[in-house]
Order: sequence, then structure tokens, then C-alpha cells
Amino acid sequence: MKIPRNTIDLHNEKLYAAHKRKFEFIAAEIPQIESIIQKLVEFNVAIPSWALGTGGTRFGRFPGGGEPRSIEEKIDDVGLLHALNQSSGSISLHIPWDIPKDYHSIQQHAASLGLRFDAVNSNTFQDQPDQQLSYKFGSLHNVDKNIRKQAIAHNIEVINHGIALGSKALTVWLSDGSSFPGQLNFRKAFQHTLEGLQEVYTALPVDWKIFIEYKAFEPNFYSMTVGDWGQSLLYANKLGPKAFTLVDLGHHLPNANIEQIVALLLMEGKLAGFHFNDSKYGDDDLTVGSIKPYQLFLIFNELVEGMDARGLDHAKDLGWMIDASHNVKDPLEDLLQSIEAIMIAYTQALFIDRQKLNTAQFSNDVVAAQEILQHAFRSDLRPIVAEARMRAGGALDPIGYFRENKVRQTLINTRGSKNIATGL
Ligand SMILES: [Mn+2]
Repeated sequence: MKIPRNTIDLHNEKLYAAHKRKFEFIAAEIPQIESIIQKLVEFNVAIPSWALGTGGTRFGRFPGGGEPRSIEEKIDDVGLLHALNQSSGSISLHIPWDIPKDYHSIQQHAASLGLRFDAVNSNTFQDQPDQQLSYKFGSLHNVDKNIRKQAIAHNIEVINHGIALGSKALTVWLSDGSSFPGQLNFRKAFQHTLEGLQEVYTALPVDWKIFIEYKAFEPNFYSMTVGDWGQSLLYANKLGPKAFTLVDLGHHLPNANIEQIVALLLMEGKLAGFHFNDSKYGDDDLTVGSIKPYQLFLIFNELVEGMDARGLDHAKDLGWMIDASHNVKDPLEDLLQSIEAIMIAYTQALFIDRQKLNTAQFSNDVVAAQEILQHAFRSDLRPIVAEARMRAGGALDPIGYFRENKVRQTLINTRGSKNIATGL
């Protein structure tokens, strides 16, 4: 299904008077309001192809109905999100869960919905039915050269799918590690992984990047071969200028200072971008901003400060993507919530008075520094996000639209109530 433009206009007309009051109230105290709105209009977050169905648990999946049955329907779903919020203009495919067959028609279909293809993701953390050798004991770090070769070949195959679709980056997340002391020679595991990544790196087109994602634990519980940002940065530095470290918010040990990690990676020119989600305990893959919105804001504070210090284009120079998956919410409503949380945190970070903050930091005025940050965090900037969305052609209240217009029921009517989308 496609959302008719005039239904969004009707929805906005109903809400406009109340919105206008709230927007004008907050806009009056922000001299740089137009520049903030412009940045919000340009900012987009990629939707992963595996987040469009229910999932995110190893214990069972409970489909809610109307899940996409094909890659085309997944693109349709991202098109729905983008029509409503104008901030979900790209899709990140996971290979082999979503292998395109007819590249041309897939690309045209995406373009007709205003979408492009973001980073492609490889998968060497599962065995596929037609696969010759098993990744039970790891992929790129494996002691068996033939298994390493198979994993390298898979990553190169994923690059080739991406080239055909117009992607510009490969994301590599390795589940490789060990679950028991003594299982692994750490140094050899690192060397094998580096050699494998070097071969993959050589296969990258000139204008491509490789994102190396790290994770502290799970599925391995004693060591992970790319376990933290230090290890990822080691690989990225050894590989070369096209290699970057990807930060997934859920891939840290509890209480890690992610905003500091981000600041230093940006300083080194090695931050690839983000996999956004939220968590209370580990890699919970919860809705962005649902548990720790202040942390999300502090991360965006460092992102904006660091990107501006390096003269980066906020919208284009880093990769922004959601990586989450749930059982208990409508996946599309959940993604709308996640994007909204990201846009709010970004707006709050743009709203921070940088000059005042610099002065406070320079004079060791700790109280003032906290006041400046918390003033931004505690101000209700949601009307600014809504204004930017409306100006870009989206809905003032995307979830409200989704419910009033019974979008999920329409999807169930055409797709059925029992299908389960490929993914986690
Ligand atoms: Mn991730």
C-alpha cells in the first residue's frame, strides 16, 4: 500500500492550529530556529530490513499480522514510514535474509518511494541451508583456512549485491569469539580476522566504506574477537582510510560511557556511524530512547560537537541506522517511535548553547555546564521536530495517522495475519 498525499494533508489540517501554537511558543526563544529545521529536514535514518517484522528474541516469535512477505514488501513498509516521517529515506539490507533477485526492478521500486539503499550487512553468524562449512567455531577468525575463505567470499558477495543496488558501505558484525578460557589463541584469532578483513577491504570499490561493528559479549561469553571499540579501531586503523568503527548502542558493557567513545572516534576520523537502539541490561534491542533518553541526548551532544569540529555534513558523512527488533509492539509503530526519539535528541543537541558551554568548560564552572545541557534536554522541542516533518511533507503525528487510518489492518488484509518476515 502507498499513503495518499492528500490523507496526510487532511491529517495535518486537523492538528495544525494546536501545533502552530506550540511551535511558535518554543521558536520564539531560538534565534537559529530555521537552521535547526533545515538540518532536521535533511537528517535521515536507515531502516534495517530485519526490523519490519516481529522478532528480537531467541525464545520465540509472535507475529502481529501483516508482516512483509518479500523484499518488495519490506521496501513498501519503509516507504510507509518515510511517507509519514520523511526521515526514513533508506533501507539497509541483510544478506542472505534479503537477497535481491531483480536489482533493476528493486531499485526502481525503492526510488518510486523516495528510498535509497544504505549499508549492506553480511552474516557469518549463522549457517545457511546450502552452506558447505560451518561457522560453529567462528568465521573470519576460524582456525580452518577454508572456513575463513568461505566467510571472505560471503562478504565479497555482499559487496557485489550492494554495488548492484547503489549501496556505498559494507557493515561487518562478527559473532566470532570464545565461550571458555583456553578455547582460543587471542593473537591468532585477531591476526586471522585482520587478514580476512584485508581481503574484503581490497574488494571494496573506491567510493565504499567498511564498517566494523563490535560487541562486548553474546553469542560468545568469554571473549569476542571484535569485542570493543579499541579492538574495532585497531582493525580499522590497520585496514586503511575506508575502514571505520561502527557503534551499536546495545553492544557495550553496562554503564560504558558511550558518548566519550563517540567523541574520541570522531576526533580520530574513524567513526562510521550508529546502530541505534536502547537497552536496560545488554543487547536488548529496545526502542531508541525508551530506557535512557538522557544518554541518547549526551551522545548527540558529542556527535554534533564533534561533527562540527571536523566540518562534517550531519546528514551525509556518517551512517545512521536503527538496529532493533521486538515481539510486543507493532514493528512499524515502534520504528516511528525510534526515529522520533533520534530526531528529538538531535534537536536538543542542536539547541545547546555551544558558546556558553565552552565558556563554562574553560572556566571549570561545572554547575553552569550541567545547567546548559539539562536546559536543552528538559526543553520540550517536539514541536520543532513536528514542524520540520510537516514542512518536508510528512505527518504532524505519524503514529496518530498510522492508527486513525488503520494502516496495519490494511496490511493484514493484503498480506494475511500469520506470515513471519525474515530476520532475527
Ligand atoms: Mn548492530
